[in-house]
Amino acid sequence: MTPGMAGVPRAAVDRARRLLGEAEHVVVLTGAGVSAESGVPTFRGPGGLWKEHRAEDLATPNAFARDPRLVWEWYGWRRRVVRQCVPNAAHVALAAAASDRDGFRIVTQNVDGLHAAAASSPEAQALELHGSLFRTRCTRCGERRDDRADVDASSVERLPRCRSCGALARPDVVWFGESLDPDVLGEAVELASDAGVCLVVGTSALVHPAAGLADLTRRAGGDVIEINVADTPLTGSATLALRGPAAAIVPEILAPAALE
Ligand code: BJW
Ligand code: ZN
Repeated sequence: MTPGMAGVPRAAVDRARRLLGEAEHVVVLTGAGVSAESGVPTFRGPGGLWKEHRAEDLATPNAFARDPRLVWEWYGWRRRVVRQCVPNAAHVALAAAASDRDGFRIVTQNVDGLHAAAASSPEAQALELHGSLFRTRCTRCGERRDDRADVDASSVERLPRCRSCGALARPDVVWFGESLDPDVLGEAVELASDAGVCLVVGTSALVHPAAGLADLTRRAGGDVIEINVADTPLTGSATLALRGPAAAIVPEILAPAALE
């Protein structure tokens, strides 16, 4: 088999290109792996721990109720890390495809804002299923606010507060046991159900309902193409699984034919 540029067999790259080219609607589902090469730590696997804590321990309403300082300290650290990161070649190629092609949409589980940073048009904006690291929400009145600032987590009194009512603010993200925004989830379900191809990039596909979106495409007769450095629960049922780093493979399968 002839390897392509990203080390993936040429035939698999060609097949992915053909499937993507033929589909009228494409939905892309991304996870932490798409940002790994930008320097954003993933949740699971090597480097996925923060001070011995797993995401499942900290990304919950109970953890915040028990120890808001600890949870804000984690989010403050993540803000500092992500603020130093820039979109990689995968974000850029996905944003270009979403700008250039009707019916090409990005749905992300990521809260890092890197799809938005790569987007040059409104069409290229990703649907953010799990919220944003750079927004807060009031625990009392629900007011949302953009916030990229450093977090002072030295005491509970110094944690971010609501500008309107003064109550404790929380990161505007979706924690385990919390429902996703019904409008956002509804749009994602519609996109996945209508897509001829669901391109799944850099997610462990363990967290629901996001992980179930690819099945919606498959059950409606569409194809699932997975790009990941490792196998996931979706691999077995995918039409095509391309093994390797997103920043190498995504640009290769999305490059305009004229450049070949
Ligand atoms: C590369 C790479 C490179 C590395 N190139 N690849 C159905 C079945 C079972 C359970 C449930 C179910 N439905 C609901 C649940 C409960 C729960 C759930 O899913 N639990 C499972 C863990 C078992 N879900 C929920 O609670 C959801 N809410 C909900 O369903 O509400 C209704 C309800 C309530 C109560 C009960 C039942 C229903 C909400 C889930 C919210 C998840 N939130 C988080 C935190 C967000 C805020 C924050 O960022 O802090 O979202 S958890 C964390 O996981 C984050 C991520 O978006 C999410 C997914 O992680 P992701 O992106 O896949 O990252 P990793 O690290 O896991 O994987 C990285 C991948 O990249 C790996 O595969 C690598 O190999 C790969 N990779 N480098 C390509 N260079
Ligand atoms: Zn408030």
